[in-house]
Amino acid sequence: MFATLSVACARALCLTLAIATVGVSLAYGSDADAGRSGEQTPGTDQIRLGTRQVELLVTKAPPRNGKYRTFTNTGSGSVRVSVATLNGGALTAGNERDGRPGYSIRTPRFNPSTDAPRAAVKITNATATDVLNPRSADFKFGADFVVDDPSWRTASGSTDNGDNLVQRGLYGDASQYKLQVDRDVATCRIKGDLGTVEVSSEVNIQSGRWYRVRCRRLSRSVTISVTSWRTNGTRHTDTDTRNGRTGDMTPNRPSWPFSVGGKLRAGGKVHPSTDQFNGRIDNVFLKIG
Ligand SMILES: [Ca+2]
Ligand SMILES: [Ca+2]
Repeated sequence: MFATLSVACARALCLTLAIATVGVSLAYGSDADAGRSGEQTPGTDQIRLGTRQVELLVTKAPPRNGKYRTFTNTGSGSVRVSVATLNGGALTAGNERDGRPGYSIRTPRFNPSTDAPRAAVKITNATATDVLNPRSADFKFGADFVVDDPSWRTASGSTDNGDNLVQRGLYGDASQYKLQVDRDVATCRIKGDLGTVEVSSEVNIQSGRWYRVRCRRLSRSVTISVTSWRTNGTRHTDTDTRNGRTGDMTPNRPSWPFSVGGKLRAGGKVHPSTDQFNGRIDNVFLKIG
């Protein structure tokens, strides 16, 4: 997988986010279209930004205290990766899918109380260039995950009624891209200056089982694909698409973090209404262009 990524990165401007201790990796067959031109083509509504990637392959154990403080980005994007916490929350090491060697990110267990421990990965731009902004270009993002049971509760007084996997921006913001696994349903939500498109997978997500999910935004559609593995090792992918334009994804502030495992505020702090993902996460990626 690393070899494949290296080839892809050599052909295109690839954003390698190597999170120093946890690597999140972007893998999939997505590499096939990694060789796009990096030229800018002014005058079209599809601005070519060149291919950029952020990928966190979680390959190493936490360095100390069993808690991750950062992860190694293996993509070509210049970003900073850290861990944002609230109420003593932590990201620890989980097992990889099917007991393979390697690690995943273990997020806090379900806890609906107001002072529950929360934690999420925070990825922000390392330079003045907003490498997390797809503008009007095609882009995709996703992760592998296992969700716990329970992971949400809608009863009054519960502060956890969902499981946000990866996102940038909040629901009411000018721009948002989000992948959530709320109540056994995986959903991609894309909001840009031309509109909002939300598409859910028909797959009934089961707790305790690994899935690979990705969202793909094209100029006139958004697609969600969910891959699961059969016991014999073969995999099956279900795809659902909804048509609609979403447009330019520029946020109101370039400082908006890309988060993994829950909602962050614009300034990078954990949002009190976190929608904490409860489970394990691996191979997180964002690929633009
Ligand atoms: Ca891993
Ligand atoms: Ca949750």
